[in-house]
Amino acid sequence: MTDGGSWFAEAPEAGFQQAYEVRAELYRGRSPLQEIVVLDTVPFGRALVLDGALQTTERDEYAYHEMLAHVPLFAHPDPRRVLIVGGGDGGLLRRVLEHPVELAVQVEIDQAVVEVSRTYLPSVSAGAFDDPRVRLVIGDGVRYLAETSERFDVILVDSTDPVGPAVALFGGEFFRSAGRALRERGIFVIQSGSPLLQTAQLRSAVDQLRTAFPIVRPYLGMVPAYPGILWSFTAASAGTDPARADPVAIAARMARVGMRTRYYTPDVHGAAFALPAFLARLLEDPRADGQDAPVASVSE
Ligand code: AG3
Repeated sequence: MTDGGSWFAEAPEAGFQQAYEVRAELYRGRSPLQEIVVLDTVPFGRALVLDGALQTTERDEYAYHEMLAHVPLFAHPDPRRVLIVGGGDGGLLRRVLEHPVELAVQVEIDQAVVEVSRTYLPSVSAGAFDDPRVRLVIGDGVRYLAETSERFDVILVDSTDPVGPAVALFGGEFFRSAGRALRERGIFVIQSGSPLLQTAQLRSAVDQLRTAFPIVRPYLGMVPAYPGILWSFTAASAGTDPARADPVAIAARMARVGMRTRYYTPDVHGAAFALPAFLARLLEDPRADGQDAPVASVSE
């Protein structure tokens, strides 16, 4: 710890905190929907914080965004039309556009998040919003999916924690609308929170996804700036098993488009679906009580 340094940590209700030394606060404002803050932190560079929860940082954003985009996009044989719900910082959009897609529709509820991110965290979207394949819609993703007649090969949900307005993005009704908006062989993925600290939410999201999709596959990645570092995503589909992607074929597709990643690899793809025993039990067995988890979850 340095003398006189100022520190950022998320709300203590969780009973678990990670703290980051802050060099400076670069922006603080309130949109009609939420409080938006940009901090310059020592370990992660610039960080976007919405209503007190850290969303993304310059240094580690690639781990989260690559895992949310590349796993479903490489699991799909030929993704052309992609929908992103949320993701206002543009880091996910940028990874989607690294694939030879024809169209990426992004529905973000808060225009201010897009603007603040483009101004203060330009390296995260790296120009993605200017790509002619992008259609940015400022609006409610739940409503968009309930009403749209468009169909997509991959639908990605890059949301905040399942509290407040984001709760609807983790419910069965939303998941069923997403299922309807997928083309044949389509894949749906959500960020599903900390598998250690938000187990009740993860369990409920997986249960709700199972009401809407026959195949539901949670997978893991490492996102150092998020509470607990280990993070979960859950992929779902009507027929394509997202875990069963051939590493040789993925490597060939990556080479064809000259993709250079920093986290995702063809081997990481398969490995991410391997769950530790306590977690697999928790998600498969309705009687599991989570007592064998390595940390007491704060979400129940
Ligand atoms: N979306 C997931 C953020 C969840 C982090 N939760 C927390 N810090 N309590 C991030 C958006 C990145 N595009």
